[in-house]
Amino acid sequence: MATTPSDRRAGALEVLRRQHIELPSWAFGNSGTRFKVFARQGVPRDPWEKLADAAQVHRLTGAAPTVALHIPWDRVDDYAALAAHARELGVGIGTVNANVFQDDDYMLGSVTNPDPAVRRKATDHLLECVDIMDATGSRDLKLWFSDGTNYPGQDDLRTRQDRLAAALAEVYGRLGPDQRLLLEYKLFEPAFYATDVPDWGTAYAHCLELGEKAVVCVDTGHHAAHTNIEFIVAFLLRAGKLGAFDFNSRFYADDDLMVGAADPFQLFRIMYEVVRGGGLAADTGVAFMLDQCHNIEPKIAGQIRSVMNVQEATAKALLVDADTLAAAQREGDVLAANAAVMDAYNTDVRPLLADLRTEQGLDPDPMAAHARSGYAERAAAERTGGTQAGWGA
Ligand code: LRH
Ligand code: MN
Ligand code: MN
Repeated sequence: MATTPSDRRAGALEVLRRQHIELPSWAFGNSGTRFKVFARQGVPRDPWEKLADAAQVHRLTGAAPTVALHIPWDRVDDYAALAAHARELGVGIGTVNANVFQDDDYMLGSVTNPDPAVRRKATDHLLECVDIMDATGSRDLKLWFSDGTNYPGQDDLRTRQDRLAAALAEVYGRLGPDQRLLLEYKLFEPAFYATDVPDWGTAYAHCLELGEKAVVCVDTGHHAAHTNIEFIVAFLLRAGKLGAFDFNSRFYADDDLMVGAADPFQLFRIMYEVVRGGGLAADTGVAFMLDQCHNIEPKIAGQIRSVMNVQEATAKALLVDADTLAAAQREGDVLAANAAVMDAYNTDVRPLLADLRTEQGLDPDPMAAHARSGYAERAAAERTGGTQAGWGA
């Protein structure tokens, strides 16, 4: 039987009620480009305060209950205590991101470095991140390698794949039964000739070789211009290998702008394929994370806006009339099929999301509620000497 608009609205609300978007701890620190890191008043001075800011985003949106760590940017003495602190604030610690890209030793690579001593150091850091996951109760280890070469002939491309595979296998072997390895790819930067994990195909092939606990992370800023990211999403979901998103948006390269800001239609198309592939089911294995830097906008408000943008794209994707679309596709009615998708995209879902928030006891306008809360002013008065997000650190 065909669904009515009110059926679809009710179905969308059911999914939106349990949607979970993970915040990056590094979004709350100062950030910028290689030209300038702008210092803002009131930014967190340590990981404990980053969690407090993330908790403010969750209090107002009800949709961001976990925070990803980046090690060593978020290094503390006692990770179990950090997790307890998060719980007291009403949030939890999510993915642990390893960082093997900010040490002089890694100039020629980390796990693919020609020097075995550097490879050992990098792999040991990845193993340490699994120890941290044990302490925080985290499920996911996210690996992104800046490894690559700048010049043809600089190193042997094939041997670097062997070194990468060996390190990944060692880390994979250290995972607990409920832990996963997310492998993130990126076309270029900082390596400008050949990156060792440049695309989803490379990540997918390594994950297949490793086993079922290894899955791919799609960072929406990590592709060549004009790449059809929703196709990648559809393919990986079908293969059971889509583990996570790092959401952000871009006009040029890896801009790390607010998700849904540069191209809301692309975000909708991605979320439609997520819906179509079951990636929002109650037992979904897909983690939805933000990976952004707020260089010129206030950070907490920037995170709130980003969460709302993901919710809006998701709501629109959930409103696609699947029966009408399937019938049009069966009949080869190109225009009707496209209209079914565009009708959903062109729906103003802000009232629906305002209703959802009211039903959840939240302010229907989280941005206004944050401005009224005085949180930013209090933080600016209380905190002095906040930290950089990490890139410039
Ligand atoms: C690399 C990346 C990766 C890092 C993060 C800070 O460009 O997307 O996810 O961990 O930025
Ligand atoms: Mn990323
Ligand atoms: Mn990136």
